[in-house]
Amino acid sequence: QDQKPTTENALAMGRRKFMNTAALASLTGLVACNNKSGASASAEASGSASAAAHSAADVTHLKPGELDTYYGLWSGGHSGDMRVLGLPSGREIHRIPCFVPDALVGWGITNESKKVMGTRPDGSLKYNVADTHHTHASYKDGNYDGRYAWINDKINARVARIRLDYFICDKITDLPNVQGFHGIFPDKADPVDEKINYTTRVFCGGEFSIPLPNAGIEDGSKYRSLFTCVDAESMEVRWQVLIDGNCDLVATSYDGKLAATNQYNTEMGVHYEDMMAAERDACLFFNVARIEAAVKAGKFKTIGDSKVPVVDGTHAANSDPKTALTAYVSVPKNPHGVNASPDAKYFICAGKLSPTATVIELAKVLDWFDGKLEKIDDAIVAEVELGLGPLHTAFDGRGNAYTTLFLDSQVVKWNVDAAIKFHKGDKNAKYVVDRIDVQYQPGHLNASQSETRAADGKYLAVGCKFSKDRFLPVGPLHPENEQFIDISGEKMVLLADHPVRGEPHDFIIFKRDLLRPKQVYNLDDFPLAVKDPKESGVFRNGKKVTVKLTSQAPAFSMREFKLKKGDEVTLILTNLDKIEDLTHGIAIPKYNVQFVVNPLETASVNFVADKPGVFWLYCTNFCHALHLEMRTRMIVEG
Ligand code: CUK
Ligand code: CUA
Ligand code: CA
Repeated sequence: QDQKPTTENALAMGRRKFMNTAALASLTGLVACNNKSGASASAEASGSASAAAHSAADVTHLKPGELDTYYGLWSGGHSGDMRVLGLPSGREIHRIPCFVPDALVGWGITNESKKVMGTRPDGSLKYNVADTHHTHASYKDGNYDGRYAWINDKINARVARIRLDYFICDKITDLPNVQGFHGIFPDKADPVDEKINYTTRVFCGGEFSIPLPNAGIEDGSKYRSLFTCVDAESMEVRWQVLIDGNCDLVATSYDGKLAATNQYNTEMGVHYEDMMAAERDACLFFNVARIEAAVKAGKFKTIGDSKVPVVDGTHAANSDPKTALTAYVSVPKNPHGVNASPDAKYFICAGKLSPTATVIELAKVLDWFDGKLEKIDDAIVAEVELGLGPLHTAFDGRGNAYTTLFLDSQVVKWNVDAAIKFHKGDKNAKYVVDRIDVQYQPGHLNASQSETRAADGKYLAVGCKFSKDRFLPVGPLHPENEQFIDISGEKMVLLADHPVRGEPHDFIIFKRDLLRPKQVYNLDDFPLAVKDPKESGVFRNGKKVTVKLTSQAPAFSMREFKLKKGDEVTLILTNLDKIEDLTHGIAIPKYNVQFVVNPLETASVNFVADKPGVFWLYCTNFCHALHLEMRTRMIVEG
C-alpha cells in the first residue's frame, strides 16, 4: 500500500475511483476482498516497520508492580458491559456490569442491582441483553472531572450512568419512543448560565426511525427519530426533539451551545439501498438554549404514554434561522462519526461511503442561528479526501486529526488547518501527514485526552474489528485487536496489539490522576446495612423471613440458621471488614444465588426456601487462609 504522505498519492489511489463508481450494494464484498489485500500488504511492510516498533514497544511493557499512566473506559458492545483498561499496557483491569447480569459480583442477582437494572412484575429482570457502543465521561472546565461516565444500550434504548468513585453503575434510564439508541455525549457547559462549566445534560441519538407512537405501521415514510436530552444528575429524560432523518453519533461543543448528530439516513429509507440513495446526508445541529426555551414556553407535544416534552426539529418547522431549533448541514453520503476538535472550533464528520472528512466551523453555525450566515452549508470549511471508508476521528492537540479508514485498514493523520487551506483553493497545502496500516478494519479510535481541551497527543488506540491472524487461534470467534500507537512524533509508530473480548466500539483514554477511586464503601450508604454482628439473626413475620448476616474474615456472623419450607426469604449480608481488597462472596447451593460484598458493602437477595435440607452457604471470594472454612449452614426444615 502507498505509504507516501502526499495528497496527490492519496488522490491517485485507484480503489477510490472504484469505490465511487462501483455499485455500493456490493460493499460487503469489497470489505472481504480488501481484508485479504490488507493482510498481505502489511506482511510485506512489517519487515521495515518492526525495528522501530520493537524499541517503542518497551513503553507498553510495564515492569512488575509498575502502574499504568492512563485509564481507558471501553464499551463492551453486545457483551453489554463497560471495561476498564490500563494504558499503555493494555491490561484489562475491571469490567463494570451495567445492562446485563454478571456472575462474578452477582449483578442481576442482588436486589440492589436488580433495582438499578429494572424488573418485571414477577421480579425477573426486564432485559438480559444489551449492546453498548459509546462511553463518555462528565466534564468540568473542558476536562474530565471524575464524577460519572455514561454508556448506551442500543438494543433496548437505555442509558446507564457509571459512578467513577466506585466504578459501579448506579442508574439506568429507558428512553421513551426510541429504537436503536446509538450516539451519546454529555454536554460540557451550560448554554445559558456561564457559571455552569460542567456537565448537566447527556444527549442521546435515536438511530432507527419508528412510527410515533409505535403502532405497527408498514409505510416507512411515516417513521421518525428522536434526539433525547437526559438530566445528568437525576437521569430523568428532560426533552426530546422530533427530527427528519436519523441520528448516528453525537458530539457537543465546549461552550454548551451546540450538540450535533451525524445522519446517514436523511432519505428515511427502510432498506439499505434506500438509505444510500442520496449523494449527501447531514450533520444535524441542535441549538440547546433555544430548545430549552421552547420547552419552558410550552411549545411541545407528547407522544403516546410518555410525558416527555417533544419539540419540533424537522426541516419544515426550522427554516427561519432566527427561530430555528435545528440546522441541517449537508455532508457527503452516509457519514459515520462526528467529533469535536480540542481547540473547540470544529466538528468533523467522516464520510464512510464517501472518502472524505467534512470540517464544520462551530462559530459559523452559531452565525447562521443569529441570521449572520446566509447558507448553513457555508459553515463547511473543508471537505477533503482521506481514503476509503473514513469512520471516526481523534486529535492530538497540535492541530492534527487522526481518522480510521475502515476499508483501507489504515489510520490517516491529517492537519486540520492545511485541509482548510486546501479546501479554500491552496492546492499545495499538504494536509495528509502520515498513514499507518492497522490490523484490520478499524472502527473507533481515540487518542489520550482527545475529547478534552487537554488533548496531549501521546497515544492512540485503534479498535480493529477484525484480528484475523494477530493472535493464537481460538476457534471461529476471534477477539478484536485494540492496537496501540505512539502519536508523539511526526510519524505514527505501532506499539502493540491488545486482544479484547468482543465487541468494543468506542472508548476514552485519560490521565490516571483525574480519578480518585474509593476502595471501601460507606456503611451508612446502605439502608439495609447490618451494622453489628449482634444485629444478625432470623426475623420472622409469618411466611416472610429476613435473614441478617455479616461477614468478617474468616466467618459469617451466624454458624447456622433455620428456615421452614416455603418461607419467603430476604437475605441481607453486610461485609464488616473495612480493609481494602477484602471482599467476601456468598453462594447458596441449589438456590442459584451468588454475589459478593466489598468492604463495608451491603447486598441482599430474595428467594423462596422451597427445597428442604442442609445447604452450605460458603464464601466464594478468596479472603483469608480460612477462606475454605468460611461457611454457614442454612437448614430448611421440611
Ligand atoms: S459505531 Cu461502532 S465503529 Cu456504534 Cu460508534 Cu462506529
Ligand atoms: Cu470470605 Cu472467602
Ligand atoms: Ca444516506
